[in-house]
Amino acid sequence: TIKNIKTSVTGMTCAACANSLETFLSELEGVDSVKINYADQSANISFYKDLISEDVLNDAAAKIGYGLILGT
Ligand code: 9UX
Repeated sequence: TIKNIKTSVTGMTCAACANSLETFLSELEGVDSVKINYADQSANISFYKDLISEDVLNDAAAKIGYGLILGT
Protein backbone atom coordinates (compact mmCIF):
# COMPACT_ATOMS: atom_id res chain seq x y z
CA THR A 1 0.00 0.00 0.00
CA ILE A 2 1.33 3.42 -0.92
CA LYS A 3 1.07 6.24 1.59
CA ASN A 4 1.53 9.91 0.70
CA ILE A 5 2.67 12.40 3.30
CA LYS A 6 3.59 16.07 3.35
CA THR A 7 6.01 17.17 6.07
CA SER A 8 7.88 20.29 7.01
CA VAL A 9 11.65 19.91 6.62
CA THR A 10 14.24 21.41 8.95
CA GLY A 11 17.90 22.09 8.22
CA MET A 12 17.75 23.13 4.57
CA THR A 13 19.75 26.31 4.08
CA CYS A 14 20.13 26.32 0.29
CA ALA A 15 18.48 24.86 -2.79
CA ALA A 16 21.25 22.26 -3.13
CA CYS A 17 20.24 20.90 0.27
CA ALA A 18 16.80 20.20 -1.14
CA ASN A 19 18.27 18.34 -4.10
CA SER A 20 20.61 16.22 -2.02
CA LEU A 21 17.90 15.32 0.49
CA GLU A 22 15.53 14.49 -2.34
CA THR A 23 18.06 12.19 -4.00
CA PHE A 24 19.04 10.58 -0.71
CA LEU A 25 15.48 9.78 0.36
CA SER A 26 14.53 8.63 -3.14
CA GLU A 27 17.16 5.91 -3.01
CA LEU A 28 15.86 4.29 0.17
CA GLU A 29 14.19 0.91 -0.19
CA GLY A 30 10.42 1.32 -0.21
CA VAL A 31 10.34 4.97 -1.27
CA ASP A 32 8.21 5.58 -4.35
CA SER A 33 8.75 9.30 -4.90
CA VAL A 34 10.10 12.36 -3.11
CA LYS A 35 9.49 15.97 -4.00
CA ILE A 36 11.20 18.56 -1.84
CA ASN A 37 10.01 22.15 -2.02
CA TYR A 38 12.85 24.34 -0.83
CA ALA A 39 10.91 27.61 -0.84
CA ASP A 40 8.20 25.97 1.21
CA GLN A 41 10.68 23.99 3.41
CA SER A 42 8.50 20.96 2.88
CA ALA A 43 8.54 17.47 1.40
CA ASN A 44 5.95 15.35 -0.35
CA ILE A 45 6.91 11.73 0.03
CA SER A 46 5.14 8.63 -1.16
CA PHE A 47 6.27 5.26 0.10
CA TYR A 48 5.23 1.66 0.49
CA LYS A 49 3.97 1.31 4.06
CA ASP A 50 5.00 -2.32 4.19
CA LEU A 51 8.63 -1.48 3.37
CA ILE A 52 9.43 1.77 5.19
CA SER A 53 7.90 4.08 7.78
CA GLU A 54 7.83 7.77 8.59
CA ASP A 55 10.15 7.15 11.52
CA VAL A 56 12.72 5.38 9.35
CA LEU A 57 12.54 8.20 6.79
CA ASN A 58 13.10 10.74 9.53
CA ASP A 59 16.02 8.79 10.99
CA ALA A 60 17.58 8.62 7.53
CA ALA A 61 17.14 12.37 6.97
CA ALA A 62 18.66 13.04 10.39
CA LYS A 63 21.79 11.10 9.44
CA ILE A 64 22.58 13.72 6.80
CA GLY A 65 21.55 16.68 8.92
CA TYR A 66 17.88 17.27 8.13
CA GLY A 67 14.65 16.70 10.00
CA LEU A 68 11.17 15.80 8.91
CA ILE A 69 8.46 17.24 11.11
CA LEU A 70 6.04 14.37 11.01
CA GLY A 71 2.41 15.26 11.23
CA THR A 72 2.80 18.69 9.62
MO1 9UX B 1 25.52 23.68 0.73
MO2 9UX B 1 22.79 23.62 1.41
O1 9UX B 1 26.74 22.57 1.60
O2 9UX B 1 23.41 23.24 3.05
S1 9UX B 1 23.94 22.05 0.30
S2 9UX B 1 24.23 25.09 2.14
